[in-house]
Amino acid sequence: RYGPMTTPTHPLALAPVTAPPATVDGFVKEFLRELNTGQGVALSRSTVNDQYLALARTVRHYLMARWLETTRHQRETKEKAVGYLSAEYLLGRQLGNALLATDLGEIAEKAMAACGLDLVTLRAQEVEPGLGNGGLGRLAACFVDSLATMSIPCIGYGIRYEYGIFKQTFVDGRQVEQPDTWLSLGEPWGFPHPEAAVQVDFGGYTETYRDGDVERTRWVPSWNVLGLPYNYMVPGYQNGRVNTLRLWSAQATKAFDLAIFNAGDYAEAVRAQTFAENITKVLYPEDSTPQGKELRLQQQYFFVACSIRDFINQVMEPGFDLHDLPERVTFQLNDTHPVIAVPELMRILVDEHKWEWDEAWDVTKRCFAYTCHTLLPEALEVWPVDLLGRLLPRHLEIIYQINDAFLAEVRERFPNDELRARSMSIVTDYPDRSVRMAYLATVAGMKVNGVAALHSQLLADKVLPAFSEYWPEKFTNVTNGVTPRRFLRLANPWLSQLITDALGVGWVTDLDRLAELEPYAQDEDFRKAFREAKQTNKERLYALLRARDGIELSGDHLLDVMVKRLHEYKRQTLKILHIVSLYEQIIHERVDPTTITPRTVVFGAKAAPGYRLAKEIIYLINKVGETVNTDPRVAGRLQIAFPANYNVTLAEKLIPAADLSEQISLAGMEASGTGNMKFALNGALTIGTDDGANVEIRQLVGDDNFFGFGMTEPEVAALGASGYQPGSYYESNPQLKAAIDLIASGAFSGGDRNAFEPVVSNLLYHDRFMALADFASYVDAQAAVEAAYADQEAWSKMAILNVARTGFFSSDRSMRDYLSRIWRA
Ligand code: GL4
Repeated sequence: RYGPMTTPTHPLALAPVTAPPATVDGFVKEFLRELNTGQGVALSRSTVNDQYLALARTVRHYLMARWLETTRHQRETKEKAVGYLSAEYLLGRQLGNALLATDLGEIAEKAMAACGLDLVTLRAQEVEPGLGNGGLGRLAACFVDSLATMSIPCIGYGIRYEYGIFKQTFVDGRQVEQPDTWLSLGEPWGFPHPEAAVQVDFGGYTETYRDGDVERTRWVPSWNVLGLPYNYMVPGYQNGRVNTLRLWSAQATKAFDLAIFNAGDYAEAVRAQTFAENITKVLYPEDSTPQGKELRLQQQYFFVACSIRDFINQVMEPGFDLHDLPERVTFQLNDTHPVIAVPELMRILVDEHKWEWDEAWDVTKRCFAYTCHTLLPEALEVWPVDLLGRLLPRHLEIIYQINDAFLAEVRERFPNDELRARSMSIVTDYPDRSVRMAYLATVAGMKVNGVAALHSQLLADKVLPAFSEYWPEKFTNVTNGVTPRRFLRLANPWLSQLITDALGVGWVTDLDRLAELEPYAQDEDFRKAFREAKQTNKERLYALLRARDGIELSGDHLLDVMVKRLHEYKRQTLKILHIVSLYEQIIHERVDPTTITPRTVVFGAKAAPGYRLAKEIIYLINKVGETVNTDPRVAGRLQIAFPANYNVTLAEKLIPAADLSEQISLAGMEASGTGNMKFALNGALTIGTDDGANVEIRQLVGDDNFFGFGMTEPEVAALGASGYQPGSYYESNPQLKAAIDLIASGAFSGGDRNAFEPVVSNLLYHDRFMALADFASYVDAQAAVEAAYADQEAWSKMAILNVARTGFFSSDRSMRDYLSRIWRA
């Protein structure tokens, strides 16, 4: 495929690849070479973008020897690898992380200064690859970081979307989406390998044929595209290891039709090309609420077909026996998006390699494991049989056959229980004939895991009860984690320095060692230094928001932060009701304003472009912010900031500055959350419900260091069963009524009483996520926050204990759990 192997004779070509010298001079030399011969400009004539690109390529050089060595080592040892299959990777900026991994931060800073440049400015030039929606995509990025840092072989497979998650802007308080043109200024991190392109087929029909005395099936597809791999480095933290992330880009097999072009129809001549390239054009912007669109199924099949083909043909050595595949890889299915990989592997083994069905199934089911990331019924992907049959007719047949064999097994084990068999069928007839991808993943996967203790329990008990009864040993939990490299060491250098001064640097790869900070909570000097670090982070944030968004924040306030996707279940409305209530009490002089803890509330949230109510909630937040921020009656007491386009880059500045972390989803709705972990690790206290990983955070930090409120999941279930009536909470709680009435009065909309009608009537008459039921409890918890914040020494103790007790939430620990419970199980 790559042509004949070369036989080098020159001694330099025989020597192993080495990194440039890790000195300021070595770095400058490398940088100038990149700028001059790579970028093609003289320093004196270069733009910031030239300089950034040259710098990124310079740092790449330092990683290259490690990358080649990792690949060589992997080929040699044939160690079992993880094939992480994920439609999303929300990577964040790469340069800072690469500098940290190579420990070149200081050298790079000095080298840039020697060239008259500022490293911080160059780093700010990088556009983050936003190839994910939110928590699920960011989790994948944390996991590949941890695997590299722990020297565990892993290839991350995914999609190189030309446009990532949209850029959010606000126009008159309303969200307006702009395309995310992350590639437009050049992208120095991806290594395209067009020579290793893979063909992916679609459409057509299947037919049977005789092969000796066996009857076989073959797929006769009607169209195809090429998948071009782009390799990205995934550097481990200062350990000499660089794993690979391979993202696929779609291209037409035939660029254009010259005959049609010559006949004058340009659009028609390039139609095939445009069509093919559409597959990886843009990330679907729905988080937790997928739309069953044909293009999305194309994306899913496209990337898993490329990835499985790549793993078998390129990663494995020639002549490798596919029977050994389960000993060489576990394909971890990041939610249901890549589940079509299951029938794809079956198709390869049965149709292409002509294996017996049972033999193929035995290998396939030992190759996959499935992670579920949700509890919302609308987030469980279901594909109409019509659509599957049109796009992937052979895969549909294979799914039917998997289902038939599985149901036969169920019927044998539970004779005369047809209801049970139907409830477990991968193919359902209601409301339309379709394939339940979570069921397929559960049947095929050797393990099924949820992402926090509560979630895994609810997954087994409520989402897949028949399956957990059938295969109790298949079900397990791995609580999510976050990488301490990016979200503590890089994002919070001041706190990191404090920790390192106390413990040495080992904590960066051994986060349990944060427990040793516990005694420092009692140390007055440490507490003072901790508060200073927080203050520095706040000032850094305020400076950024001023420059980035023109937002002016001031004052020594409690910084209260709610950042996450905009979704009803996450209950940004509950937060806004609390703010409006505070405001209402001050302007109507129900409280003495001097007794209120000054508070700055920061929101960050994107709404899926088609999610009407979520966009109305954004509008409400912006309008309340406008009014509150310009009302002299609350000046110095309450301010609201909603910077647009919350992303990983902004998170890295916001989280370290926060005092209070808002994790207020309705219990039983947030699978885990990962922002909650990042805040706690950075010394913010959580106000939160008993939901997702909040439960574990609260257990670990202790009730005294956590502001818990709201119904528990069983209470939510009971209230739902008894017939929830939000109006009764409105009628019986004067504080809640006053807040809602103020919104409905036009006070935030220049007198327009209809401006927020969709939000208000939804709360009063529907309120699917029971914000009104938890309002009173939330307000009480916020009062407890204010009381606690008044005693700064006590608050600092609590905050330090949060840091000391949340080392568990390192994604390194998640990886250890995946290893012992799933990949090596
Ligand atoms: C999510 C969950 O909503 C979130 O709670 C979880 O932390 C994350 C990673 O496991 O996965 N599921 C979907 S869908 N989007 C998410 O962010």
